[in-house]
Amino acid sequence: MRTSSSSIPSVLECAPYGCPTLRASDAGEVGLAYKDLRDFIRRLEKEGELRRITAEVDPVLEITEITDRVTKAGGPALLFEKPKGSRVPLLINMLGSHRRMNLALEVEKLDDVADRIRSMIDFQSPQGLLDKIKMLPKLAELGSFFPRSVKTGPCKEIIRKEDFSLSYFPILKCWPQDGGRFITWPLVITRNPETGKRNVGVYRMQVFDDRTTAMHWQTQKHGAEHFRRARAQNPSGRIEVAVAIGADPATCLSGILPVPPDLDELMFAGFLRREPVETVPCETVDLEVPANAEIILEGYVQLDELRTEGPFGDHTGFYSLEGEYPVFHITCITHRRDPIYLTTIVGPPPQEDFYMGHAVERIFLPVMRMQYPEIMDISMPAEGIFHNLMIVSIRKSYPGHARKIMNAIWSLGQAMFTKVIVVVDHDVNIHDYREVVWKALCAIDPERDVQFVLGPVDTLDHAARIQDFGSKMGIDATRKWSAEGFLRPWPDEIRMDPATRARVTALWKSLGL
Ligand SMILES: Cc1cc2nc3c(=O)[nH]c(=O)nc-3n(C[C@H](O)[C@H](O)[C@H](O)COP(=O)(O)O)c2cc1C
Ligand SMILES: [Mn+2]
Repeated sequence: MRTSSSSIPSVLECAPYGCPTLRASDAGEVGLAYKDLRDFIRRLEKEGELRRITAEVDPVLEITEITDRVTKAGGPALLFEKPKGSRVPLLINMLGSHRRMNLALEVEKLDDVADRIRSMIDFQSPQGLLDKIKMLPKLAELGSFFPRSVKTGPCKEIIRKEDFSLSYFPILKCWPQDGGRFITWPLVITRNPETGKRNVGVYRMQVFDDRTTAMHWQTQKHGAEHFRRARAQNPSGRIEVAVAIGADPATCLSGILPVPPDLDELMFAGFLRREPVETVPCETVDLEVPANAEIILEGYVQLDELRTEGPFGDHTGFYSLEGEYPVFHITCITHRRDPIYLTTIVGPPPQEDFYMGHAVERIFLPVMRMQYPEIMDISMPAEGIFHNLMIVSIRKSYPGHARKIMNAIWSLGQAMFTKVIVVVDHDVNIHDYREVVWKALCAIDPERDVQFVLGPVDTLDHAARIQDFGSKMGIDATRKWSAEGFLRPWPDEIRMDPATRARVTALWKSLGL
């Protein structure tokens, strides 16, 4: 591979918390989705968003240390051309900035994706012929998202049914106390044994040996549900599993998106990239995988087998401790002639997963607002690791409205994990955390305005009383109404009158300040 001269963009050019937007000319042309991972790598390189590393670096800890520093400094994606002990190059930090996320989704800003979702949802019952005609392009667009099955593809360039081993790939040991090496960005594909519907989820896989890994299906995730349903049908049977590693960026991202059960993530990927995902049948299992993938692992999970997994340095910035998880047995590996191994690390925030979570927040806001139009905006600070803190602004219309919204969020897919929800009025800028802290704390009488509930919590929450079950807290930081029993007057926020402001502005130069 050739060496690039592009340099790491300075920290100031792409500060991790800023939301730079691309110039329109930077966004990909509509209808020209990235064909595969290497197509996106080429684009990143062209944009100065990729750095090739030719020095030999160890996938055991060293790549993490380098990536952690680069991500925190707002640096580029990294292509390690010579990971120690493997001939396969490794790509990391692919989506680790707002700009790269926009490039990946070929938009100027994430709200553009949200707008597309909104226009799909807005699709109301047509009033007349003209309305129906206007719907046709939308329907055609919808139809174009469905995955398209093809006979073969690049992921089949090499088919290994006998001589295969995971040791061929530069799989990371991320942090010092990790229980081993972990595949961190696998697209794990299973079929719901009852409905036959496909699921794709990113669930880390600890390498046990050359042909066996753990399958970290957290309790409430769709992969775990497929496992449970299969086990209910036949406790000593198997569930077939296929794993794709490295594909076009929208497909890679789709595996982490909290889409409803039985909604195919690959369909959603087709929507994001505006072109269907092509799939090919596996060699040894009855599943289809993205044809453009770099690497495919085929195999099964034995339904009556669990094995100790972990510890693993996790999203929270702490280690997830050991636990009992299903085991994935590999029956075949297929890959490109020159595969690229895609991975990511998680750990003390912010990491690449912050940008993924931020994309989830922006992309799914319109979906939340469809059911709950009173929600104006939501925000999840990096330090809240997504599940720990959600700030929500609402247009409050009736007594108890803030509490209704808390309960709504706790019942929405993976938002159920939200440990602390802070609800504020619509006029609070929830992306300015100083304003939130100031106004929310002024608005509460803690005993009155804090609500606790019990329910499912994130498996990774190490403070919960029991794994997967614990309490959550909602803070009603809206203005309190007399209809809510608040009988004192609520004061106005202090603001200087415009006339005085204008006079002082006119005087300003003469004040010597
Ligand atoms: C880097 C990364 C690693 C992840 N690892 C796991 C994991 O090991 N287990 C898990 O249940 N979820 C994991 N997740 C979160 C899931 O991918 C996410 O919840 C996804 O929506 C699950 O898909 P599902 O809704 O189809 O179950 C990870 C997410 C990221 C970004
Ligand atoms: Mn799913």
